[in-house]
Amino acid sequence: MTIRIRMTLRAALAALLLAFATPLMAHEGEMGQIPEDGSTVQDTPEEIGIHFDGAMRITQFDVTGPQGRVSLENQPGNEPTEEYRVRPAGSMEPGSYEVRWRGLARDGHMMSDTFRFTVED
Ligand SMILES: [Cu+2]
Repeated sequence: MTIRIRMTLRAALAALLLAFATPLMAHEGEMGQIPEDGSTVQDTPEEIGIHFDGAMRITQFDVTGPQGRVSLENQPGNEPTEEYRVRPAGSMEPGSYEVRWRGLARDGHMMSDTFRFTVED
């Protein structure tokens, strides 16, 4: 009896996971961040960016920190890309930074997310 319940529960969980996973597969997803979300870097990162498992047309990419908006170099246009990378224009003060981006997936869905990293003292 116990085993049967456990198996049913497992099947229900698998179905639930699948239900959540399906909409994500419909459009491009986030594969990773540079620097990685939640990470701490020792100095100004050379690059800040994000990569996707398919082409994404980035429409907004803002980095804010203790000094407000971070100015960025080589900010790409909004051509669809799997790798969106920018360089901070100057050195970044120690502290916590947030990257906020928006993008348009190939299926027409607007996507947005944020990630954070810390520049160490
Ligand atoms: Cu979609």
